[in-house]
Amino acid sequence: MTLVTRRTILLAASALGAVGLTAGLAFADLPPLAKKDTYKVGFAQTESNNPWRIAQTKSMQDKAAELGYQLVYTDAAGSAAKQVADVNSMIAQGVDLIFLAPREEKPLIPAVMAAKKAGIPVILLDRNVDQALAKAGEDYVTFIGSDFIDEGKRVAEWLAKNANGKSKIIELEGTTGSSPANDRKKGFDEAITAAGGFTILASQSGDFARDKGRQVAEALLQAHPDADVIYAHNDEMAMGAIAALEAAGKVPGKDVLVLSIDGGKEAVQAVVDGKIAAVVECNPRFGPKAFETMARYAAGEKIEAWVKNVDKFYDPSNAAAELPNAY
Ligand code: GYE
Repeated sequence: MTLVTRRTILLAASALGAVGLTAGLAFADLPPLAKKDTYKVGFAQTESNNPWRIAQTKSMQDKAAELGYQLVYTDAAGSAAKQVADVNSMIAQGVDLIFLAPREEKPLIPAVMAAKKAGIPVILLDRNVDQALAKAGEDYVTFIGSDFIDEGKRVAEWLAKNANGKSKIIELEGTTGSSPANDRKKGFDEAITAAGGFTILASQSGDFARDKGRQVAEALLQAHPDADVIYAHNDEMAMGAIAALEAAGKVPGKDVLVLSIDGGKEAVQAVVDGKIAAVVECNPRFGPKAFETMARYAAGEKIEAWVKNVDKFYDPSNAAAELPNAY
């Protein structure tokens, strides 16, 4: 029989303390990932109703196929509740790791926690979760994605320089409760207020969707016929807003400046055509970086809390030259 003395317990406790200090307690909390020749990996997508999502899915599928990994792919069809169920089903199927694009910041927290509890590491792709409720390096490995606050800020700074007297803004927000919608609004609103001389007449969600963006733009243009700027949180809503402007007999790019984020081919072409004034890129080709980060994690590397994507910027000065590179 082993005699556990008070001294043994104290020694064990201080050894644990030392591990906590050197490796960082947070890192010690995460489920590990074994080094293997092949993996079964989950990718929980939010929806597939736009070119950005389709390009992202393709990039993930292509890279998984190239590596010879099995990809368990789900599409939540625009429902956070379905996305939680999708993640639970991946857990039940015993995937090695889950790539999750959390549709909204709060409702996906239970999915992150369930995977952690089941010992499956999660890497967040393109959208983040509420930082007060879950943390990188503790509850999930890392967030791979853009700086959405900076994207909004870059749009505002461009506008402040190139407005040519236009100043009355309609803002089309992305999906309510999603990190890109929250942060693209914060970055833009703060920077445009700091610039001075601009008014945000109305700001409403178009759910990152083209037709919803068109409908919301139509209603807001009727309520605010003097609007001369539309800032859309993504290309799809910007294209919807252009349709609404044209239906109302207004000329986009002349009567009303349209600004956007994403930088898909259609939007960059619209910059060339003068219908969109400027667009910040948000590149959806996540495959290479996602699987490279997974490999680094399996190799035992401590992953930074945020693997940041760098975004380009398109305006009339470079849109034509950049068009072939846009997704
Ligand atoms: O801008 C939008 C998409 O989460 C960064 O989601 C992504 C955004 C992207 O539906 O078009």
